[in-house]
Amino acid sequence: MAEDRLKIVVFGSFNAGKSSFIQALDPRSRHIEATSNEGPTTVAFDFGRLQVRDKAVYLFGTPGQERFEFVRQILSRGMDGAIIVVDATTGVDAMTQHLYSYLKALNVPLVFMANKCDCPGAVPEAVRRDLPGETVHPISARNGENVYAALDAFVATLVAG
Ligand SMILES: Nc1nc2c(ncn2[C@@H]2O[C@H](COP(=O)(O)OP(=O)(O)OP(=O)(O)O)[C@@H](O)[C@H]2O)c(=O)[nH]1
Ligand SMILES: [Mg+2]
Repeated sequence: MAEDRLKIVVFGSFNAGKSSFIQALDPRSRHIEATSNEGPTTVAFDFGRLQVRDKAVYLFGTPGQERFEFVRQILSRGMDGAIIVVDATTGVDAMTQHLYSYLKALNVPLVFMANKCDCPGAVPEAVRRDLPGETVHPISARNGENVYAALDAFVATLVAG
C-alpha cells in the first residue's frame, strides 16, 4: 500500500466502549458528546490520531445509538478498515450483527475488539464463538490492556493486504 495514511472507523453498539478505545490509543483525541440518562454518549464522532508502524492512523469513532445511522454512513466514506467494538460483558447483540452485515456488504477489512475484559463478567470466548471466522481481540479500553497490540495487528493485515 503506497498510502502512508490509514482511515480506520470504529463501530459498535451503544456503550460498547468505542470512545474509550480511541481515548486509550490517543489521549489527545477529541470527542463530541451529549449527556443522556446513562451518561455521556457520542452524538457526532470521536477523532484520534496515532502512528502505527510507518502509517499515520486516523481513527473515527461513530455514535452507537441507532438513530445516528446517517452519521455512520458519512464517516464510512473512504475508510481503509473497520473495527467493531463489542462489550464482552453483554456479548454480540442485534446492533453488532447489523453493523457486521453492513460492513461485510461494503467488503472492507474488519476486526472485532471484545472490550471490558477487565470486568469479571466479561466472556470474550462467547464473543468469538458468535463470530465464526472473524478475528476477535480481547481488550480493556479502561486499563489499556492489549489495545495498542490489537490495533497494531490489524494495521499489519491492512499493510500486507
Ligand atoms: N470496565 C470497563 N468499562 C469500560 C471499558 N470501556 C468503556 N467502559 C465504560 O463503558 C461506558 C461507555 O464507554 P464509551 O467509551 O462512552 O462507549 P461508546 O461506545 O463510545 O458509547 P456511545 O458513543 O454512547 O455509543 C463508560 O462508562 C466507560 O467508562 C472497559 O474496558 N472496561
Ligand atoms: Mg462514544
